[in-house]
Amino acid sequence: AVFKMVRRGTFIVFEGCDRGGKTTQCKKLVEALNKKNIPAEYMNFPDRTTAVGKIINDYLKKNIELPDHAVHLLFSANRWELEPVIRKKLHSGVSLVVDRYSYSGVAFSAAKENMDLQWCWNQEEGLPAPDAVFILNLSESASLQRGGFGEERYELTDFQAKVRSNYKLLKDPKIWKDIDADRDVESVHNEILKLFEEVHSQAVSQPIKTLKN
Ligand code: 2DT
Repeated sequence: AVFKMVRRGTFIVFEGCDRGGKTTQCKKLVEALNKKNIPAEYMNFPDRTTAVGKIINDYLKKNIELPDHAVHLLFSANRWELEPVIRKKLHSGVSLVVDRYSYSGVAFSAAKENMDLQWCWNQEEGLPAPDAVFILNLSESASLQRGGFGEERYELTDFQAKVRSNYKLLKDPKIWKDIDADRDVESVHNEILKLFEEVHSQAVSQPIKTLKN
C-alpha cells in the first residue's frame, strides 16, 4: 500500500488574564491560517457543551457551589474528555488554536486558599503538550481601560492578580511566548501570525509531546 505522509498539525495554546483579547486573537489566527490553506480549528476550555462542561458552567455562573478540589478535577476532566479529539485532529494534520488549557487550570485553582500548585498540575500530566503557549500580557492600566469585569466567578481584581503571578510559576521558556497585548488588535495579530509560522515550521516534523511534572 502507498501511504501518504500527513504532517501533523501544530498545537497552540493561548493564555493570559481576562480581557487580554485571547478569544479575538484565537479566532483571527484560525481565520488567517484557513485563508492560507493551513487547516486549523478553534477549541476552548472550559468546553461548556459537554456533560462535565455543563457542571462547570453552572459553577462559573454561581448556580451551584462545589469544593475547590472537586472543581479542579472537573476542569481537568473536561480536558481529558477531549484528549482523544485533540490527538486525532493533530494527527490528521489539523492545527489547533486553543483558548485556555492546563495553564489556566492550574493558575486559577492554585490562586485559591489551600490549593497546592503541584497537586493541581498532577492532574494534567499525560495530556498532549502544546508546541507553544502564547501568553497575552495586559498591563493593569490597559486592563482598567477595557472596562469592568463580568459577573462570573473569578472575575475579581485581587483574584486575577494571583492568577497572573501563578502564570509566572508555570512559564516554560522553551515554549512560552510573551506577547504585549496593550497594542491594537491588528498589531497583536501580526505578531502572532509570525510566531505561529516559526513554531509551525518546527512542529510538523516532531512527535506530539506530553505534559509532564
Ligand atoms: P472563559 O472566560 O475563558 O470561558 O473561562 N478556568 C478555566 C479555570 O478555573 N480552570 C480551567 O481549567 C480553565 C480552562 C478561567 C472561564 C473561567 O474558568 C477559569 C476563567
